[in-house]
Amino acid sequence: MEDKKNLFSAIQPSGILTIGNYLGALRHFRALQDDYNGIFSLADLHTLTVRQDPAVLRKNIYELTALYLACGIDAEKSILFAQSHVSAHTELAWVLNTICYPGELMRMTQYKDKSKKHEDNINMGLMDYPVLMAADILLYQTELVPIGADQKQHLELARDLAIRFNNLYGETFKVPEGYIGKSAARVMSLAEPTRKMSKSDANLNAFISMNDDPDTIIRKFKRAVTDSDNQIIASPEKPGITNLLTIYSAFTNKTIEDAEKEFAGKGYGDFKIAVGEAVAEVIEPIRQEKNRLLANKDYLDDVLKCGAERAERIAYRTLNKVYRKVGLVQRKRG
Ligand code: ATP
Ligand code: LTN
Repeated sequence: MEDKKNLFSAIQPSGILTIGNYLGALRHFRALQDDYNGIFSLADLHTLTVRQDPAVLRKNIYELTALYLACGIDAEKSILFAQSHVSAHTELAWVLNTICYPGELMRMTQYKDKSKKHEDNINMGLMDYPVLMAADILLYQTELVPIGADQKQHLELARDLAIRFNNLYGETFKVPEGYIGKSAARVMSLAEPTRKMSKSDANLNAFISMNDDPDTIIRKFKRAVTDSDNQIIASPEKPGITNLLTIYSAFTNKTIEDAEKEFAGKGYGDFKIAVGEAVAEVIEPIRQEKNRLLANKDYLDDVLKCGAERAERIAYRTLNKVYRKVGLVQRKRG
Protein backbone atom coordinates (compact mmCIF):
# COMPACT_ATOMS: atom_id res chain seq x y z
CA MET A 1 0.00 0.00 0.00
CA GLU A 2 1.00 3.59 -0.45
CA ASP A 3 3.14 5.50 1.97
CA LYS A 4 0.18 6.95 3.83
CA LYS A 5 -1.05 6.45 7.36
CA ASN A 6 -3.34 3.49 8.01
CA LEU A 7 -6.98 3.92 8.86
CA PHE A 8 -9.09 1.04 10.17
CA SER A 9 -12.79 0.70 10.86
CA ALA A 10 -15.34 -2.09 11.02
CA ILE A 11 -19.09 -2.53 11.12
CA GLN A 12 -20.98 -5.56 12.37
CA PRO A 13 -23.21 -7.36 9.86
CA SER A 14 -25.71 -7.80 12.68
CA GLY A 15 -28.68 -6.51 10.68
CA ILE A 16 -29.47 -4.04 7.96
CA LEU A 17 -27.59 -0.81 8.68
CA THR A 18 -29.43 2.30 9.81
CA ILE A 19 -28.89 5.93 8.89
CA GLY A 20 -27.17 6.11 12.32
CA ASN A 21 -24.43 3.77 11.10
CA TYR A 22 -24.30 5.71 7.84
CA LEU A 23 -23.97 9.16 9.41
CA GLY A 24 -21.78 8.08 12.34
CA ALA A 25 -19.39 5.88 10.39
CA LEU A 26 -19.92 4.85 6.79
CA ARG A 27 -20.26 8.28 5.16
CA HIS A 28 -16.84 9.32 6.52
CA PHE A 29 -15.08 6.24 5.14
CA ARG A 30 -15.36 7.25 1.47
CA ALA A 31 -13.78 10.67 1.99
CA LEU A 32 -11.05 9.42 4.33
CA GLN A 33 -9.89 6.65 1.98
CA ASP A 34 -8.25 9.30 -0.26
CA ASP A 35 -5.91 10.55 2.45
CA TYR A 36 -5.24 7.27 4.26
CA ASN A 37 -4.68 3.60 3.47
CA GLY A 38 -8.27 2.60 4.23
CA ILE A 39 -8.74 -0.83 5.80
CA PHE A 40 -12.43 -1.64 6.25
CA SER A 41 -13.74 -4.79 7.82
CA LEU A 42 -16.99 -6.62 8.40
CA ALA A 43 -16.88 -7.46 12.11
CA ASP A 44 -18.62 -10.79 11.54
CA LEU A 45 -17.07 -12.49 14.59
CA HIS A 46 -18.31 -9.66 16.79
CA THR A 47 -21.91 -10.36 15.74
CA LEU A 48 -21.71 -13.83 17.34
CA THR A 49 -21.73 -12.20 20.78
CA VAL A 50 -25.50 -11.88 20.30
CA ARG A 51 -27.44 -14.92 19.07
CA GLN A 52 -27.74 -14.81 15.25
CA ASP A 53 -29.79 -16.89 12.86
CA PRO A 54 -27.03 -18.45 10.66
CA ALA A 55 -28.95 -18.02 7.39
CA VAL A 56 -29.74 -14.39 8.18
CA LEU A 57 -26.16 -13.67 9.22
CA ARG A 58 -24.84 -15.08 5.93
CA LYS A 59 -27.25 -12.83 4.03
CA ASN A 60 -26.30 -9.79 6.12
CA ILE A 61 -22.60 -10.33 5.36
CA TYR A 62 -23.28 -9.99 1.63
CA GLU A 63 -25.64 -7.06 2.28
CA LEU A 64 -22.93 -5.19 4.16
CA THR A 65 -20.24 -5.99 1.59
CA ALA A 66 -22.47 -4.58 -1.16
CA LEU A 67 -23.39 -1.58 0.97
CA TYR A 68 -19.76 -0.69 1.66
CA LEU A 69 -19.15 -0.67 -2.10
CA ALA A 70 -22.37 1.23 -2.85
CA CYS A 71 -21.32 3.89 -0.33
CA GLY A 72 -18.14 4.47 -2.28
CA ILE A 73 -15.52 2.21 -0.72
CA ASP A 74 -13.09 1.57 -3.56
CA ALA A 75 -12.01 -2.07 -3.21
CA GLU A 76 -8.82 -1.45 -5.17
CA LYS A 77 -7.67 1.64 -3.38
CA SER A 78 -8.79 0.41 0.05
CA ILE A 79 -8.89 -3.04 1.62
CA LEU A 80 -12.35 -4.50 2.25
CA PHE A 81 -12.51 -7.86 4.02
CA ALA A 82 -14.30 -10.06 6.54
CA GLN A 83 -12.73 -10.31 10.00
CA SER A 84 -13.23 -14.10 10.14
CA HIS A 85 -11.17 -14.53 6.95
CA VAL A 86 -8.01 -13.29 8.67
CA SER A 87 -7.36 -15.50 11.69
CA ALA A 88 -4.70 -13.14 13.06
CA HIS A 89 -7.59 -11.16 14.61
CA THR A 90 -8.58 -13.89 17.05
CA GLU A 91 -4.94 -14.83 17.62
CA LEU A 92 -3.96 -11.33 18.67
CA ALA A 93 -7.13 -11.05 20.76
CA TRP A 94 -5.89 -14.04 22.80
CA VAL A 95 -2.57 -12.37 23.56
CA LEU A 96 -4.28 -9.07 24.43
CA ASN A 97 -6.62 -10.99 26.76
CA THR A 98 -3.59 -11.85 28.85
CA ILE A 99 -2.89 -8.17 29.56
CA CYS A 100 -6.51 -7.03 30.01
CA TYR A 101 -8.38 -7.18 33.31
CA PRO A 102 -12.00 -8.30 33.81
CA GLY A 103 -12.78 -5.07 35.64
CA GLU A 104 -11.88 -3.05 32.55
CA LEU A 105 -14.39 -5.01 30.49
CA MET A 106 -17.18 -5.23 33.05
CA ARG A 107 -17.46 -1.45 33.29
CA MET A 108 -17.97 -0.95 29.55
CA THR A 109 -21.29 0.79 28.82
CA GLN A 110 -22.04 -1.39 25.79
CA TYR A 111 -21.43 -4.57 27.83
CA LYS A 112 -23.80 -3.35 30.53
CA ASP A 113 -26.47 -2.32 27.98
CA LYS A 114 -26.26 -5.54 25.99
CA SER A 115 -26.25 -7.69 29.14
CA LYS A 116 -29.51 -6.07 30.13
CA LYS A 117 -30.96 -6.51 26.65
CA HIS A 118 -29.87 -10.16 26.34
CA GLU A 119 -30.25 -11.39 29.90
CA ASP A 120 -30.60 -14.98 28.72
CA ASN A 121 -27.23 -14.93 26.93
CA ILE A 122 -24.58 -12.99 28.83
CA ASN A 123 -21.66 -14.85 27.29
CA MET A 124 -17.87 -14.45 27.54
CA GLY A 125 -17.74 -13.07 23.99
CA LEU A 126 -20.03 -10.19 24.92
CA MET A 127 -17.62 -9.21 27.67
CA ASP A 128 -14.50 -9.80 25.57
CA TYR A 129 -15.88 -7.86 22.57
CA PRO A 130 -13.63 -4.79 23.14
CA VAL A 131 -10.47 -6.94 23.22
CA LEU A 132 -11.25 -8.40 19.79
CA MET A 133 -11.94 -4.86 18.62
CA ALA A 134 -8.55 -3.76 19.98
CA ALA A 135 -6.91 -6.62 18.08
CA ASP A 136 -8.70 -5.52 14.86
CA ILE A 137 -7.25 -2.05 15.20
CA LEU A 138 -3.75 -2.81 16.49
CA LEU A 139 -2.93 -5.49 13.90
CA TYR A 140 -2.82 -2.83 11.19
CA GLN A 141 -0.59 -0.30 13.01
CA THR A 142 -3.62 1.95 12.68
CA GLU A 143 -3.33 5.69 13.23
CA LEU A 144 -6.97 6.70 12.76
CA VAL A 145 -10.23 4.93 13.65
CA PRO A 146 -13.46 6.56 12.40
CA ILE A 147 -16.31 5.55 14.75
CA GLY A 148 -19.60 6.80 16.13
CA ALA A 149 -19.58 8.36 19.60
CA ASP A 150 -20.81 5.12 21.23
CA GLN A 151 -17.51 3.35 20.44
CA LYS A 152 -15.26 5.91 22.15
CA GLN A 153 -14.87 3.83 25.32
CA HIS A 154 -13.79 0.79 23.29
CA LEU A 155 -11.21 2.82 21.41
CA GLU A 156 -9.84 4.09 24.72
CA LEU A 157 -9.28 0.47 25.78
CA ALA A 158 -7.47 -0.30 22.50
CA ARG A 159 -5.15 2.63 23.23
CA ASP A 160 -4.59 1.46 26.83
CA LEU A 161 -3.76 -2.09 25.71
CA ALA A 162 -1.34 -0.81 23.05
CA ILE A 163 0.48 1.32 25.61
CA ARG A 164 0.48 -1.48 28.18
CA PHE A 165 1.92 -4.00 25.71
CA ASN A 166 4.54 -1.52 24.50
CA ASN A 167 5.61 -0.86 28.10
CA LEU A 168 5.85 -4.56 28.91
CA TYR A 169 7.55 -5.82 25.76
CA GLY A 170 8.98 -2.80 23.93
CA GLU A 171 7.62 -0.67 21.09
CA THR A 172 5.26 -2.89 19.06
CA PHE A 173 1.96 -1.13 18.37
CA LYS A 174 1.05 2.34 17.10
CA VAL A 175 -1.33 4.00 19.55
CA PRO A 176 -4.46 4.83 17.47
CA GLU A 177 -6.51 8.03 17.51
CA GLY A 178 -10.30 8.06 17.19
CA TYR A 179 -12.09 10.10 14.54
CA ILE A 180 -15.56 11.06 15.63
CA GLY A 181 -17.43 13.24 13.12
CA LYS A 182 -18.41 16.74 14.22
CA SER A 183 -22.08 16.24 13.41
CA ALA A 184 -24.49 13.32 13.77
CA ALA A 185 -22.00 11.16 15.70
CA ARG A 186 -24.95 9.88 17.75
CA VAL A 187 -28.21 9.63 15.86
CA MET A 188 -31.12 8.94 18.19
CA SER A 189 -34.09 6.58 17.94
CA LEU A 190 -37.18 8.00 16.19
CA ALA A 191 -39.41 6.36 18.81
CA GLU A 192 -37.39 7.18 21.95
CA PRO A 193 -35.13 10.11 21.09
CA THR A 194 -33.12 9.80 24.30
CA ARG A 195 -31.76 6.40 23.15
CA LYS A 196 -29.38 5.81 20.27
CA MET A 197 -30.77 4.56 16.97
CA SER A 198 -29.85 0.89 16.72
CA LYS A 199 -30.24 -1.63 13.90
CA SER A 200 -31.21 -4.33 16.38
CA ASP A 201 -34.17 -2.36 17.82
CA ALA A 202 -37.31 -4.52 17.94
CA ASN A 203 -39.45 -1.51 16.99
CA LEU A 204 -39.03 -1.07 13.22
CA ASN A 205 -40.35 2.49 13.42
CA ALA A 206 -37.46 3.48 15.71
CA PHE A 207 -34.91 3.49 12.90
CA ILE A 208 -34.51 4.22 9.21
CA SER A 209 -32.79 1.31 7.55
CA MET A 210 -30.57 1.70 4.52
CA ASN A 211 -33.01 -0.73 2.87
CA ASP A 212 -36.10 1.44 3.38
CA ASP A 213 -37.69 2.81 0.20
CA PRO A 214 -38.65 6.51 -0.03
CA ASP A 215 -42.31 5.93 0.96
CA THR A 216 -41.29 3.95 4.05
CA ILE A 217 -38.73 6.60 5.00
CA ILE A 218 -41.29 9.40 4.79
CA ARG A 219 -43.91 7.37 6.65
CA LYS A 220 -41.46 6.63 9.48
CA PHE A 221 -40.46 10.30 9.82
CA LYS A 222 -44.13 11.32 9.93
CA ARG A 223 -44.53 8.99 12.94
CA ALA A 224 -41.33 10.15 14.67
CA VAL A 225 -41.85 11.14 18.30
CA THR A 226 -41.53 14.91 18.73
CA ASP A 227 -42.11 17.34 21.54
CA SER A 228 -45.31 19.01 22.58
CA ASP A 229 -44.81 22.64 21.47
CA ASN A 230 -44.56 23.57 17.81
CA GLN A 231 -41.14 25.20 17.51
CA ILE A 232 -38.52 23.81 15.18
CA ILE A 233 -35.42 24.61 17.20
CA ALA A 234 -32.66 22.44 18.64
CA SER A 235 -32.45 22.33 22.44
CA PRO A 236 -31.76 19.75 25.16
CA GLU A 237 -35.43 19.96 26.21
CA LYS A 238 -36.50 18.94 22.71
CA PRO A 239 -34.62 15.70 21.93
CA GLY A 240 -37.04 14.59 19.19
CA ILE A 241 -36.88 17.79 17.12
CA THR A 242 -33.15 18.16 17.80
CA ASN A 243 -32.57 14.67 16.41
CA LEU A 244 -34.61 15.45 13.27
CA LEU A 245 -32.73 18.73 12.77
CA THR A 246 -29.43 16.87 13.16
CA ILE A 247 -30.46 14.28 10.57
CA TYR A 248 -31.76 16.96 8.18
CA SER A 249 -28.61 19.05 8.44
CA ALA A 250 -26.33 16.02 7.97
CA PHE A 251 -28.17 14.86 4.85
CA THR A 252 -28.44 18.33 3.28
CA ASN A 253 -25.03 19.69 4.40
CA LYS A 254 -26.79 22.68 5.94
CA THR A 255 -26.01 23.95 9.43
CA ILE A 256 -28.56 23.41 12.20
CA GLU A 257 -28.98 27.22 12.39
CA ASP A 258 -29.81 27.44 8.68
CA ALA A 259 -32.26 24.56 9.01
CA GLU A 260 -33.95 26.31 11.98
CA LYS A 261 -34.29 29.47 9.87
CA GLU A 262 -35.66 27.54 6.91
CA PHE A 263 -38.46 26.04 9.00
CA ALA A 264 -39.21 29.03 11.26
CA GLY A 265 -42.97 29.43 11.51
CA LYS A 266 -43.66 26.10 9.76
CA GLY A 267 -45.44 23.15 11.38
CA TYR A 268 -43.99 19.81 12.47
CA GLY A 269 -45.88 18.02 9.67
CA ASP A 270 -44.16 19.92 6.84
CA PHE A 271 -40.81 19.66 8.58
CA LYS A 272 -41.04 15.87 8.99
CA ILE A 273 -41.85 15.40 5.32
CA ALA A 274 -38.89 17.60 4.35
CA VAL A 275 -36.58 15.51 6.54
CA GLY A 276 -37.90 12.30 4.98
CA GLU A 277 -37.41 13.64 1.46
CA ALA A 278 -33.86 14.82 2.20
CA VAL A 279 -32.93 11.41 3.61
CA ALA A 280 -34.59 9.47 0.77
CA GLU A 281 -32.77 11.54 -1.84
CA VAL A 282 -29.40 10.36 -0.52
CA ILE A 283 -30.34 6.84 0.51
CA GLU A 284 -32.31 5.71 -2.53
CA PRO A 285 -29.44 5.71 -5.08
CA ILE A 286 -27.26 3.87 -2.54
CA ARG A 287 -29.98 1.27 -1.97
CA GLN A 288 -30.38 0.69 -5.70
CA GLU A 289 -26.65 0.36 -6.30
CA LYS A 290 -26.39 -1.99 -3.31
CA ASN A 291 -29.15 -4.21 -4.74
CA ARG A 292 -27.45 -4.23 -8.13
CA LEU A 293 -24.19 -5.41 -6.57
CA LEU A 294 -26.00 -7.95 -4.41
CA ALA A 295 -27.19 -9.77 -7.52
CA ASN A 296 -23.58 -10.78 -8.24
CA LYS A 297 -22.40 -12.91 -5.31
CA ASP A 298 -19.33 -14.13 -7.21
CA TYR A 299 -18.11 -10.57 -7.52
CA LEU A 300 -18.66 -9.93 -3.81
CA ASP A 301 -16.84 -13.17 -2.91
CA ASP A 302 -13.98 -12.05 -5.08
CA VAL A 303 -13.78 -8.64 -3.42
CA LEU A 304 -13.66 -10.30 0.01
CA LYS A 305 -11.06 -12.82 -1.15
CA CYS A 306 -8.69 -10.15 -2.51
CA GLY A 307 -9.30 -8.01 0.58
CA ALA A 308 -8.44 -10.87 2.95
CA GLU A 309 -5.23 -11.65 1.07
CA ARG A 310 -4.07 -8.05 1.30
CA ALA A 311 -5.16 -7.65 4.93
CA GLU A 312 -3.44 -10.87 5.93
CA ARG A 313 -0.04 -9.67 4.77
CA ILE A 314 -0.16 -6.66 7.07
CA ALA A 315 -1.82 -8.49 9.96
CA TYR A 316 0.64 -11.37 10.14
CA ARG A 317 3.60 -9.03 10.12
CA THR A 318 2.29 -7.52 13.37
CA LEU A 319 1.22 -10.85 14.87
CA ASN A 320 4.64 -12.43 14.24
CA LYS A 321 6.28 -9.49 15.92
CA VAL A 322 3.96 -9.88 18.93
CA TYR A 323 4.64 -13.63 19.21
CA ARG A 324 8.37 -12.95 19.05
CA LYS A 325 8.22 -10.21 21.68
CA VAL A 326 6.34 -12.34 24.21
CA GLY A 327 8.83 -15.19 23.78
CA LEU A 328 7.10 -17.70 21.52
CA VAL A 329 9.37 -19.69 19.21
CA GLN A 330 8.76 -19.20 15.52
CA ARG A 331 7.56 -22.29 13.65
CA LYS A 332 10.16 -23.62 11.18
CA ARG A 333 8.78 -24.33 7.73
CA GLY A 334 10.00 -26.45 4.83
P1 ATP B 1 -26.11 -3.18 17.18
O1 ATP B 1 -27.40 -2.44 17.27
O2 ATP B 1 -26.19 -4.51 16.49
O3 ATP B 1 -25.35 -3.21 18.46
P2 ATP B 1 -25.05 -0.83 16.01
O4 ATP B 1 -26.19 -0.30 15.22
O5 ATP B 1 -24.66 -0.15 17.24
O6 ATP B 1 -25.20 -2.37 16.22
P3 ATP B 1 -22.36 -1.30 14.92
O7 ATP B 1 -22.12 -2.25 13.83
O8 ATP B 1 -21.98 -1.76 16.26
O9 ATP B 1 -23.86 -0.81 14.94
O10 ATP B 1 -21.65 0.08 14.58
C1 ATP B 1 -21.11 0.45 13.35
C2 ATP B 1 -20.68 1.89 13.41
O11 ATP B 1 -21.84 2.74 13.44
C3 ATP B 1 -19.85 2.26 14.64
O12 ATP B 1 -18.82 3.15 14.28
C4 ATP B 1 -20.84 2.95 15.53
O13 ATP B 1 -20.23 3.85 16.41
C5 ATP B 1 -21.73 3.66 14.53
N1 ATP B 1 -23.08 3.87 15.05
C6 ATP B 1 -23.94 2.94 15.51
N2 ATP B 1 -25.11 3.49 15.90
C7 ATP B 1 -24.98 4.84 15.68
C8 ATP B 1 -25.84 5.95 15.89
N3 ATP B 1 -27.07 5.80 16.37
N4 ATP B 1 -25.38 7.19 15.56
C9 ATP B 1 -24.14 7.35 15.05
N5 ATP B 1 -23.27 6.34 14.84
C10 ATP B 1 -23.68 5.09 15.14
N1 LTN C 1 -17.53 -2.48 17.78
C1 LTN C 1 -17.70 -1.72 16.59
C2 LTN C 1 -17.44 -2.50 15.34
C3 LTN C 1 -16.00 -2.74 15.29
C4 LTN C 1 -14.98 -1.76 15.09
C5 LTN C 1 -13.76 -2.49 15.14
C6 LTN C 1 -14.99 -0.38 14.86
C7 LTN C 1 -15.39 -3.95 15.46
N2 LTN C 1 -14.06 -3.80 15.35
C8 LTN C 1 -12.54 -1.83 14.97
C9 LTN C 1 -13.75 0.26 14.70
C10 LTN C 1 -12.56 -0.46 14.77
C11 LTN C 1 -19.06 -1.14 16.56
O1 LTN C 1 -19.21 -0.30 15.81
N3 LTN C 1 -19.95 -1.55 17.35
